[in-house]
Amino acid sequence: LALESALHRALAREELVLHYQPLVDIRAGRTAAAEALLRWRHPELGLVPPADIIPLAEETGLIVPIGEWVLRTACLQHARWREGGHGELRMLVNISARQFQDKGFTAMVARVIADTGMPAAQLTLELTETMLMEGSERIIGVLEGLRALGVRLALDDFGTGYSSLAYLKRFPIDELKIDRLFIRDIDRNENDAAIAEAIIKLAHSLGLSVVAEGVESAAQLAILARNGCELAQGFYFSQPVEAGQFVLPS
Ligand code: G
Ligand code: G
Ligand code: MN
Ligand code: NA
Repeated sequence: LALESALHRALAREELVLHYQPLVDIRAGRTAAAEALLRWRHPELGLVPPADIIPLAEETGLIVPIGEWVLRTACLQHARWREGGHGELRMLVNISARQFQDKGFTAMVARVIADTGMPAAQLTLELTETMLMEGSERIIGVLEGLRALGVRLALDDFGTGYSSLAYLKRFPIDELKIDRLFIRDIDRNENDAAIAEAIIKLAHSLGLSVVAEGVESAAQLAILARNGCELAQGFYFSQPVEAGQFVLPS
């Protein structure tokens, strides 16, 4: 409960911060996008990771105002990048289940885009399989409403949820992010390499672009390049960093 009220105050006290991790266009060898990742600078606990924030924020409903703050802050950061001549960068923002279920979600996204002048095509919302699992017409309607705003939709952590291939076909999504669990051993385990290759092929056959998460080595990157994976993200390139440390493409 103490943490809950502290989190409530964190928003007002400007203790929440976003870090940004680059997504690199493998073929061009160039940063093409950034994923915004939430951190909480707690006055006593230090930098609190999202694993300790998001579940609490979801339970209490605080995720709704926090999620709006995340989206707005990421879009304002993108405005600075545009001013600096880096409007070509895309911004990826994680969306939680509770946020997605909120009736006002699409309207909120539309409002933030309008307020910040964010080019909708440069904004990608990251959703997870479990959020879509219900598979209802209502969910498809929400996805289509978001797409009508011009934003792109990505399926995050692919492979860790139900991974029903039927979802991929039914949902109007643009991009697949392969979870880092499936990338970790691709350079030393033939089965893992085969699975990654199959996911990439499947995604492409459905017209989706692919991001490999958790890329930590040149060997992993080489395999992904060979399989035509478009984007890579991971410690091999950069940890998530403050906006000021983010290396813009030259
Ligand atoms: O940055 P880190 O690896 O600790 O993030 C762990 C997870 O927390 C991410 O995979 C992501 O799903 C989630 N996360 C990070 N930032 C946000 C955010 O702003 N909103 C939501 N809903 N989830 C986030
Ligand atoms: O669930 P989501 O994919 O949004 O989470 C991204 C998280 O993954 C970030 O919090 C980041 O800290 C973590 N991450 C990013 N790159 C790597 C990596 O190369 N290796 C590992 N182990 N974690 C990573
Ligand atoms: Mn993510
Ligand atoms: Na992920």
